Amino acid sequence: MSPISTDDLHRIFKNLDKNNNGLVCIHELYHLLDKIGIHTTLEEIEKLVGKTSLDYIDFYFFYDAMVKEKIAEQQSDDDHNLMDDLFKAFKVFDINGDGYISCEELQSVLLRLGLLDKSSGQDCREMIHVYDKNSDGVLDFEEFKNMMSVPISTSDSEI
Ligand SMILES: [Ca+2]
Ligand SMILES: [Ca+2]
Repeated sequence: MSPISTDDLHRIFKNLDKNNNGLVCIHELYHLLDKIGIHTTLEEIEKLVGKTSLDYIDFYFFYDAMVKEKIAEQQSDDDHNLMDDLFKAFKVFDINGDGYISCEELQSVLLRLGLLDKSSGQDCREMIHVYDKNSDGVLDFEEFKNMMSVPISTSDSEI
């Protein structure tokens, strides 16, 4: 959503203010927000505004705050989902739930997912070693995150 100019906002306000009394009621605001993809409720607007109609200044501050808040919300939602997914994946690997992924855990999950062929003789110790920054032989969440940001079989591909 691109930032909106004061001129635009003034035009929007004029459009909403059908009877030209310099006030816009929250019902009209509600429909406007809905149209531009900000889904909220009348109650929420009323709570935020503290009244049922807004003059231009109210409208300006409300619109500004509302749009900024929604954009921030959407961004943190995205971040949140990504971390959530990673954390879920981590839990899958961390079979005994001690907060670390051991070589045995990694191996058994990869085998189960069909990502590892037992006959290939691939050693999970090596895989862990690549991402095991503090060299304790297991992967913590931070190290796991690094591992997941790179596809598992990248050893011979160019970057
Ligand atoms: Ca574990
Ligand atoms: Ca480690």
